[in-house]
Parts: sequence; structure tokens; C-alpha cells
Amino acid sequence: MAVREVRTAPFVFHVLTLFPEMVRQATAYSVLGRAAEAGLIAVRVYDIREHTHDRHRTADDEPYGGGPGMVMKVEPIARCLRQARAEAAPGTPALLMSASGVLFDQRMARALAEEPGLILVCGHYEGVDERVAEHYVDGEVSIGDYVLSGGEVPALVVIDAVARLIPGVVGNRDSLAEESHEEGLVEYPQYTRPAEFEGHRVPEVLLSGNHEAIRRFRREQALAKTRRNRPDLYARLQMEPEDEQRRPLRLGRPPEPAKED
Ligand code: 9D3
Repeated sequence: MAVREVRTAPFVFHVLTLFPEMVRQATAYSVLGRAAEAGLIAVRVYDIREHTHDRHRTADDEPYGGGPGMVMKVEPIARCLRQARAEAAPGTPALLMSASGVLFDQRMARALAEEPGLILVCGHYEGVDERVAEHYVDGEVSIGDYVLSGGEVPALVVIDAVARLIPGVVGNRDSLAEESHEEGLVEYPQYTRPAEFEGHRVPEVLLSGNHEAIRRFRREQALAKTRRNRPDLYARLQMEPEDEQRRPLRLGRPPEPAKED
């Protein structure tokens, strides 16, 4: 058996936000809630507004040069970050959740899980003064090409994906499944009882007890579903000999580009 490295201190997520309750609430459930209970992770939430000075506790202001909307001020965020960095493990990177950031994926999640912890800065409604990205954090992360209302939900996405990779947070069986998902196929479809519901039957082969037939059926289904739903992944697939006949032959032509928008 390989020796497993075991963390002595919890992996701490430090989240800077104008909506601390939103982050606290969402991390209290399910896998994250249990991991925190077990001391494997911790979520520390910082209220950016507590780092404002004026009596209106102003966290945003009009954009220089004009334009619609408001911009979150650099000063409260910088001060809040200073506090978070002081409380975080040495070397903990700080990331700004930003619609203009680098795309988050499973590979990035694996890299972030190797860090001593994470500081995540959330903007809301509007943009954040660019000086935060340039001078106060180590990177900017987006979770995808759609417009959200703020960085809180994206931060929760990052926390969930990274926490699952901390040893002990999910069972061995789940983490093995995650590795197989990283091979570039969507998962095979799953079914449970009853064998028939409103006329819809579970594929007979799954009831057959023929393990080799079941394995081939699942691989075929995963390939078909990947081709249908994820042409981008399908184009990059390295086919096994048993998959051969399922891929159209296009000699000398590049793979179809993934459809987007
Ligand atoms: C439509 C508004 N956009 C042009 C002015 C800029 C904009 C500002 C703030 C767009 C989104 C947001 C709020 N979103 C985030 O803070 C965010 C986000 C996202 O919207 N999509 C994917 N990932 C992320 S990470 C943070």
C-alpha cells in the first residue's frame, strides 16, 4: 500500500465578501459541513464592509472615466486582505473571483488543493477596482462564460471542488470516480430500482449479471453521451480498439470545432 500524506492542520478557506451569511450558510451542508465538523477543512468569512471607514460604510464608488454601475473600492478590500493574510497559513495564495479571470477546471482544483489554504475575494454586482487584481491578489479565477451577480457562488464552487480533493473529505470510491472522470469521458448513465417506471425500463443488460457485457455497454453509453453532449471532449478522445467503429472516419480533416454560443 502507498503511504498517504495526512494533513495535521485543516485546509482553511478564507472568503472575503459583502455577504458573509451567504457563504457561511452554503458551506454548512453535506460534504463541506461534515468536513468542517471533522476538522479537515475550515471556512473563515471576512466581511469587507467591516473594513470601511465612513459612517455609511461605503464599499463602492462611481467608475473613473464614467460608465454604468459602481465599482468596488480598493481600500476596504486591501485592508480586509491584510487581515486574512495575517490569519492564513504562510504562503496561502489569494485569488480574486472575477468574470474576466482564468477558467477554473479540475486541473486547477488539484493544483489549489496542494496549497496550504486559499484566500478567495468576492466582488458583487459590479466590477472591482483593477488595482486589487494587479497588486493585492495572486490571480483571478472565473468559473465559466456566463454572467453572475457576484463572486460568492463561484467561490463556493471552488471551495466545493478543492475540498473534495483534501484527503478524508470524500470516500475512496468517490475520489477514484473523479479520476476516471478526468480521463475525458462523461460518466455512464446509472439506474436504480424499480426496473420499470411509467413504462421506462432499465436497460436489460444491467440486470443480466454479465459483467463483461455490462462493462462494454457502459463504455459505449459514455462514448455516445460524450459525443452528444460534449463534442469538445469527444474530439480529443484517444479511442481504444474496442471503440473503433463508433467514430466517423474523416481522413485528412481536422476534428469539428466544439460548438459554443
Ligand atoms: C455585465 C457586467 N459586466 C460588464 C460591466 C461585468 C461584470 C461584473 C461583475 C460581470 C459579472 C460580475 C459579477 N460576477 C463575478 O463577480 C464573477 C463571475 C461571473 O460572473 N461568471 C463566472 N465566474 C465569475 S467569478 C466572479
